Amino acid sequence: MNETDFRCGFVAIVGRPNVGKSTLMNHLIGQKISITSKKAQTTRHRVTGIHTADTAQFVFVDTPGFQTFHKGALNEALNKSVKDTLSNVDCVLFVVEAKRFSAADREVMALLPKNIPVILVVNKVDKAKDKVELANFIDDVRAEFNFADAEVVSAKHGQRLTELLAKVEPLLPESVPLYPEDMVTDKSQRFLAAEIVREKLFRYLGEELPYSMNVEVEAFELDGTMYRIHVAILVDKEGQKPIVIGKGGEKLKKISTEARLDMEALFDTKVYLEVWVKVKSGWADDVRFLKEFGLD
Ligand code: GDP
Ligand code: K
Ligand code: MG
Repeated sequence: MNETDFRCGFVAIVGRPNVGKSTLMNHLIGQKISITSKKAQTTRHRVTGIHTADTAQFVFVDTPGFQTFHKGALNEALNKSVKDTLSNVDCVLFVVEAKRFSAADREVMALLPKNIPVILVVNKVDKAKDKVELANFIDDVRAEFNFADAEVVSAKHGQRLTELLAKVEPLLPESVPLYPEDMVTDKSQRFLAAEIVREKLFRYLGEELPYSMNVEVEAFELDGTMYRIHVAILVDKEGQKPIVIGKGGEKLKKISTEARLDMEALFDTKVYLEVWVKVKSGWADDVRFLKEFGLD
């Protein structure tokens, strides 16, 4: 094959929470995340997923801010970082849910770049039975923004993803692959484990989320073919623990069960996950500090 026949470029996946961005990404890169120590030459982006096909390599990038995006959370700094990332990719996938278009979608739409091709991805079509209604929905959304193209998919069922990639490919520049063919992410599994817990916290705590909370992977061990992962959720004050734990431990249980299932799918192996909530160490010192200065 001639070198110039190959294309490689950066693709951002954006959309309001719950439209299916993570599901889409996982299906696009395949379920199994294999980590390699080889580093690519480029540091232009934070890469979350890579898919290498016969004639193209698709490099999916993070849009910092979108993981933590929930209604009202997009402040100016976040807006700027999202816009900076989006202005540096070759193509943007704007994901919406079939027949659902709300103010939150329009908030994301407002951040879309004018000079970079944006493909409208209508996800969850498995839930949209009426094809005429679906076609009308797509026409309505397309009337609001200048999309380069549109595709309907079901990320969950892996439907029409090949068709979607076929529309992305011509938008990527001619280039040799920037990453090794078998590489699907440049993030460590440890980092991904923390990201998954963080995402669940945002999903289930929303506005209640304690300010300046941290997630720390305290242990990440291979035990036979199983992973043993210990994650600590660090809060500032004892009084914030119940927010995360919930009545009868309900919230924490939901967060850790869902996080474990995501990890098992992502790492393609059984995961034993322990999640607990801790008050940040050093806090006692801070309190002492405040007391000493009469500030408490
Ligand atoms: P994100 O917040 O945009 O990353 O959304 P997720 O990928 O976490 O998906 C949110 C929810 O939508 C999950 O419960 C998914 O299983 C579900 N979902 C994603 N794609 C599809 C789809 O194609 N069809 C259906 N029915 N559900 C989907
Ligand atoms: K989410
Ligand atoms: Mg997600």
